[in-house]
Amino acid sequence: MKRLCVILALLLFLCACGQAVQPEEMSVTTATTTTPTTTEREIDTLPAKAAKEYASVIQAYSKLLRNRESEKYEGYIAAFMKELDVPERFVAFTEPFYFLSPLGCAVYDINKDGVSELIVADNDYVNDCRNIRSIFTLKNGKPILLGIYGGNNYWCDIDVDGTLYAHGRGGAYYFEDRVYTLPANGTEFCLMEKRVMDTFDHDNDGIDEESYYFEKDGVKTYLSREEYSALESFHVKERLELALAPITP
Ligand SMILES: [Ca+2]
Ligand SMILES: [Ca+2]
Repeated sequence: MKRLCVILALLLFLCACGQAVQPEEMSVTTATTTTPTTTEREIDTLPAKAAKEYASVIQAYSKLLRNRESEKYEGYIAAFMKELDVPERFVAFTEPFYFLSPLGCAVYDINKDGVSELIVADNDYVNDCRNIRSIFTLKNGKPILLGIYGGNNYWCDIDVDGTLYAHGRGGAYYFEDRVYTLPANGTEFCLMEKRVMDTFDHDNDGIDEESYYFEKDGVKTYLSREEYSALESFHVKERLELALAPITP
C-alpha cells in the first residue's frame, strides 16, 4: 500500500510538471540542501493592470479558499479547472488543491519576454522554499496555466533569473529535484535536468536498493551517493523574493 501511494504521488508530481509519466521507483535518505541567497528586490507586487488581467485567476482561487471546508470541494476544483480553461495535462492533478494554505500572488516577467507571469504561492515558506502553487501567463490577453505545484510532498521555488526548482518526495524512499526554464513566449516550462534518489525495496526482499541518478536531455547517468550529493544545480541560488498580495477568501 505504501508503495502504491508513493508511486501514485510520483505520477501526480510528474503530471504536474507536464512531463511524460515514467513510473520509476522509490528511495530513502536526506537530500543535501544548500542555503540559498535571498535578495530583497523591489517588485511591484500586483499593479492594477495585472490585477485586472489576472482577475479571473485571483477570483477562482478566492472561491477555492472560501469553500475549502465544503463537502462539495471536489466540484469547486472542477469548476476552477473549467473556468480557467486549464490544459488537459493538469486536470487530473487535484492534490495541491487539498493542501491550500493562505495564498498570495505577485507578477514577475519570468522569461523576460515583456509579459508578466502571475505567481500564486503560499504566504509562508515550506521546507525553505517559497512554495509556489501555480504560474500563469497571458496569451491574447487571457490567463494560461503554465504549471501547478505543491501538495503534501511537493514544493517549488523560483530564482531571480526565472529558473524554477521543483522538488518531490515519495515517503522517505524517493526524492526528486527538477530544474525548469520557461522559453520566451512559452506556454510550458521545459525540463532542463533532474536528479533522483531512490532507496525503495523494489524486489520486496526486505533489503532496500539504492540508486542515484542524474538526467539531462533524456540521458540518464547513474551516480554514487557521494556524486549525487555533490550535484549543486538543483536548488535556488538567488531566490526571487516575492512580496505577495494576499488572496482573500
Ligand atoms: Ca513573461
Ligand atoms: Ca530489495
